[in-house]
Amino acid sequence: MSFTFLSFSSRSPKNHNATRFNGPANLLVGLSVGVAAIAFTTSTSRAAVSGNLLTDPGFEINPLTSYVNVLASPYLTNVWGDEVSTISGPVGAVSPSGGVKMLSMTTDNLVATQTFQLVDVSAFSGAINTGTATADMSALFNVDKNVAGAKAEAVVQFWDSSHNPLVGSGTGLLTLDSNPATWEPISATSVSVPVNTNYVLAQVLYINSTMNDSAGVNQPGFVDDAKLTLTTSPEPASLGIFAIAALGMLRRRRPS
Ligand SMILES: [Ca+2]
Repeated sequence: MSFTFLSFSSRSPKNHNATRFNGPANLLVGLSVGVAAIAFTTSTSRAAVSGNLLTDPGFEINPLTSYVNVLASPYLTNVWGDEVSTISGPVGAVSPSGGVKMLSMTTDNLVATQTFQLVDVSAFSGAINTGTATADMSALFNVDKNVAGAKAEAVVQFWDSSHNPLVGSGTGLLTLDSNPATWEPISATSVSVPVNTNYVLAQVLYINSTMNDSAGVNQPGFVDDAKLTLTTSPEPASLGIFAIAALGMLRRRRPS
């Protein structure tokens, strides 16, 4: 898929700005995370971390669908939508990190080869709409030894219930080593989840121009063990009720 650095999808079926990493957006994310941190401090240590919300995080089970089915109607959830990827066993000197399969991403001859999974997070809407929820997304990346300086990213974005992108996103990016024995994690951490988020869009990608081997031949990049979690705090109102109840108990316990 092509993107004018960091804002892509000329080929995308709808105007989903799959990634925007301009300065103000990053600043906004930073400010939001700061606010979330304060809220966390005042609401004690009752923040809850979800389990892994991704389906088939290790690319072992599901067949891949086209990215078109994820980014446009029918907006499939819980399935990886790819451009030019396959699920494979070992390739060259690279073996899957977990299980027996991994994602193998091949160039689409545009800017980046991308694979997406859309996750319905409406079950968390109460916590999300307090504005204090955060998301963490990560995956393991690896390339064969003849690819030097491969650039890969893990990206998390947010859509409302009508599948419209919301302002705010998170990205982790790394230039990988050329050791096929090492799987390197890339993470987008503590990303503020915008109010009205109904779907989280998790994405892994490789920058095609960085995937040439020493002979100038484009090589696949591999991904395994992806993870997406949400961290939520109790709603302030319910915390207040809890605090009042606790105070009442203390008073009752006081000797007369
Ligand atoms: Ca490696």
